[in-house]
Amino acid sequence: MKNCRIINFKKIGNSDVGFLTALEENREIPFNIKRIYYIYNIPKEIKRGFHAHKRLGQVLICVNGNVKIKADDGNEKKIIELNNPNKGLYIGPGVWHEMYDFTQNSVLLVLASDYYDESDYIRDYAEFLKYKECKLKKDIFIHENAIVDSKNIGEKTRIWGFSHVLVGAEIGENCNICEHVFIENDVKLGNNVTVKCGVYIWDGIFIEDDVFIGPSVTFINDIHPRSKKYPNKFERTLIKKGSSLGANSTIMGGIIIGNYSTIGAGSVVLSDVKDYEIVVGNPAKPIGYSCQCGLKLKKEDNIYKCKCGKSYKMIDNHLKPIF
Ligand code: T46
Repeated sequence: MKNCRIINFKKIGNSDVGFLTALEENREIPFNIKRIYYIYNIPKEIKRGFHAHKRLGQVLICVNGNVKIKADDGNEKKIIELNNPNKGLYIGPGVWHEMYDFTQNSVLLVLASDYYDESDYIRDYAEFLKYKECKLKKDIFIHENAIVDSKNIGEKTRIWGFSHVLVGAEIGENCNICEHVFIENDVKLGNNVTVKCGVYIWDGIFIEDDVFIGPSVTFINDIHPRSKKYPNKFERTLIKKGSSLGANSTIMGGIIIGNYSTIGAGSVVLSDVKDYEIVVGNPAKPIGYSCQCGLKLKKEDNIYKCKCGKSYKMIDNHLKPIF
């Protein structure tokens, strides 16, 4: 079952001198440990749990005695018996779990990836099934180490670890949000957008379909920044369909990056970029035009041609496709 598995820990020692098991975060335990709690003195007939977590990861270890855990991911159910302190059960987000048959003197130790937060619990089974169905139907992948507060995530979108999407953000279908990406509230991403690692998308940044945002691209949304002073409104920046922002480029707030334009790696873009234009440098200057396929266009007579077969013509100082 995805997000629910046994972890066998190393036992140091022998039956003559006894045993020791050591657990370290991000080694035996697959996350940073922020909280430890333990459950004990449980009467035999008592069942506990009956909930799933939205984001929390936990490892359960029965350090004394026995306990049974029923795990259910909305699709598959399984029963696991914890009866040995060198065995842990990892339960990640989206797994309904129930604990029962606690033996006398059993102690269930739990290592958790986050502080206690009641809003992370789903305590109603019907609500849990609805939550899972919604995720499955949309075929969304959210890595167990991502924090996704927004409910507006399109089908087939993938959000990788250590990324955080705030509640107001809207993300379209089939996007790929790589590791270490932060997406603020007043942000909209279209369909098929790629956001590479280390990008922060602040309030006021709007990104249309098929845009590629390279690693460490920097967006600006406040053009007169001062600590603790906030503008009435953040700059609105529009990144239009099919454009590509090269690695480490910086995009000034309040500008428009045209359809299918290409921003060279490391460029500092201070003003609007026209459709299909290629700009490079600091401050970024035009050096030619790119095709919808991404290749640089060659000018022959008055026609801009691409190796891929597409052609374009300049009409009123704007490049237009003629295919
Ligand atoms: C889980 C299973 C394995 C806190 O105040 N702080 C905490 O860190 C925890 C874990 C609980 N609480 C409070 C919340 C409730 O008022 O303690 C009370 C009992 O919690 P709950 O009914 O959720 O206990 P269990 O044994 O059903 O579930 C616990 C954990 O809450 C849960 O996250 O996965 O153990």
